[in-house]
Order: sequence, then C-alpha cells, then structure tokens
Amino acid sequence: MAVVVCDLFDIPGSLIPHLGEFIGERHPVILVANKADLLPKDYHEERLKMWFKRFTKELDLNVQSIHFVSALKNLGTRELAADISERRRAGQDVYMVGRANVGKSELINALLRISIGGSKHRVLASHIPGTTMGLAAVPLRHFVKALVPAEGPRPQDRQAILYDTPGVFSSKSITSHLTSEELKQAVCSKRIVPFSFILNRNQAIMLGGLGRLELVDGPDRVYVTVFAGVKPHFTNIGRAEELIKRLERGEKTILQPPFGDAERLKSFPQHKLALEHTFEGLHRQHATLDVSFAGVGWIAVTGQFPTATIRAFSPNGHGVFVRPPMMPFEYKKITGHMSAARKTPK
Ligand SMILES: Nc1nc2c(ncn2[C@@H]2O[C@H](COP(=O)(O)OP(=O)(O)O)[C@@H](O)[C@H]2O)c(=O)[nH]1
Ligand SMILES: [Mg+2]
Repeated sequence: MAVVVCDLFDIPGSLIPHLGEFIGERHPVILVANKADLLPKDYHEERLKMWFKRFTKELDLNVQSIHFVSALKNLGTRELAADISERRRAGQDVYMVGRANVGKSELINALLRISIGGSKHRVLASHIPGTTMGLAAVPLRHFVKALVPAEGPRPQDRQAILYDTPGVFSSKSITSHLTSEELKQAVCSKRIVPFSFILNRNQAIMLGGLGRLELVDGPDRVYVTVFAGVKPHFTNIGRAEELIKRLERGEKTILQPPFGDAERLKSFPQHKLALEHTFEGLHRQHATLDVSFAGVGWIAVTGQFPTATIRAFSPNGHGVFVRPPMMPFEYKKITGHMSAARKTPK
C-alpha cells in the first residue's frame, strides 16, 4: 500500500500530478497532509479537508482516507499509524511516496518514535539495524506498536518492508533554491500568523526575493492576507522591478532572502513571470483566491470587484499557483497591521 505525503504549506505544489499512473488504481492509498503545526490556530479541520479533497481528485488515486498530521510535533501520527495497520493486508509492503521536503523521513521517524516509546528525540538511522544509508527501506518489524502489533509481526509480515522514495519526485518548490541558512529565515518553523494589508493598483507585494504579486488592473485596491514566514515588502510595480534588477546584479537590497555576498545574490535565479490571472472579486470580507508560492507560503486576495488582473513573479517563473482560498475567512480588517510589513527605505 502507498502512503502519499504532501505538505500543507505547499498545495498544490507538493502534489505529484497523475500520481495514480505510477501507483496504479488497484493499490490503496492513504493520503497524508503534513506540517499541520504551521497552520494558523483554530483552523476548521473538516472544511480544510473538503478543500484539500478537491485537489486530490485530480491525482487519480484510490484514496482510502486522509490525515492531517505534524510529523515534527507528533500530531495525528498515532491515528495515522492505527489506520495504516488496520488497512494494510498481511504481507503488504508500505511505500512512502511524496515530493522532496514534504516530510517523509520525518514521518518515518515519528512512526518509529511510537514504536520506541513516545520519545521526542529524533530517531537516528543508526538505531535501526541494517540501515546505514538512512531510512530508505526499513523492515516493518521495527515499527512494533505503530504498524505491526505489539506482540510482533504476523508470520506473513516478517519480510514486509517500509520503503521511502527519496529523490524520486523532485520539486519545483521556490525554497529549493535556498541555502540552509536562508531556509531557516524563509520557511516557517512556527505557526503562521496571517496579516492583512491593502494592495493598491500598480503596487507589488514582495516576499523577499522569493516572489512578488502585482495588481496590474482592476479596482483601486484589493486586500491581501499574507500567510508566510517572510516579511512582505510593498512598493510600486516599477520600483519592484528596479529592486529585482539590483538583486540580480548582486547588490544587497531589502529583498531577503536570498542573502550573502554578491556571488550568492548573482547566482540566485532571476525573477520571471509565473502567471497572469484575471478574476472576479466575490466578497468584501472573504478571500476569493490564493496565490501560492511553493514552499514559501501564500497570499489570499479579498475584495468585491468585477475584474482584477494580477501578475506573479518568482525565481525562474516556477512554483506559483492560483487556487481556491485555503482559509477564506482569515482576512481581518486592516488595523495596525501595516507595521508587520517592511517599509520602502528612503
Ligand atoms: N513544521 C514542520 N516541518 C516539518 C514537518 N515534517 C517535516 N518537516 C521539515 O520539512 C523538511 C523536510 O523534511 P524531510 O523529512 O527531510 O522530507 P522528505 O524529503 O520528504 O524526506 C525538514 O526541514 C523537516 O524538519 C512537520 O510536521 N512540521
Ligand atoms: Mg527524506
């Protein structure tokens, strides 16, 4: 059976298109949406699961169940383990499938922690006999209490294996261009706190050098709610382009990450147009759509208007998606929140 893992912070970017063709319709799939610990507090799990299901229909998978978990924080992992145990037939192997960085290894660690006894510590590959090269293939008998009964594996399960699929499905995530130091800054490691801002026509909102969203046509202004670890910077469209050109020349700018010396900044992929999208704004207070910047976060757009045209740019023009809003009700009236944005330096 297959456990398909994706990253809630990177939807649809972390979903593998037509995955069903690889897995085959016969094989049962348990779908895991990981990194739930990053979502804003009080998210409505049932509504979010409905939203999530829309994307997964297109994968042509034989989905048996969906779990929202945090491998890192051990949330929902026991329920997931119980579900895998229940659905797995005797002798079946388990395949962890998913794009790079969705948390497959972390999830295997979480399942091992259940077996070893709830310790919060990272389980090292060296703790598992016979796996010196990481956790690419672990005999199921090491998952006692998690995936096989406490009494030990059934006779048919003695040869069963849990396989990781490292490096099989590469990702076009924007964060794949970042150094580990930059990643620490750019990627949320804490629960995200959404902030709402006004985006005027001909203005751009920039997520460091990782992406930007421009309102190029339509109403005088829309509202944007930013769900990301990077502080947004607002400026007009012309100035945004100027800033990006300076970054490409290796100059230090307000657009961070990337950071480092001129060499590093020059090596960062150039911004290209990722998408242009025209849409109707459906509601004054609920978001109409999200623009997702794979791995970095997303920006929800709110407002009531006949049409607006937005443009999004990203390194190489990769990893940007529009989608129905994940959390349409998070938009809050603009109050003092502007202070969370970076100001244009004089
Ligand atoms: N916040 C958060 N980060 C996670 C979680 N699971 C994995 N990560 C992080 O995501 C990155 C990739 O995880 P990894 O297990 O190596 O992904 P893999 O490439 O699919 O094996 C690492 O930095 C992990 O610490 C999670 O549940 N929550
Ligand atoms: Mg891995």
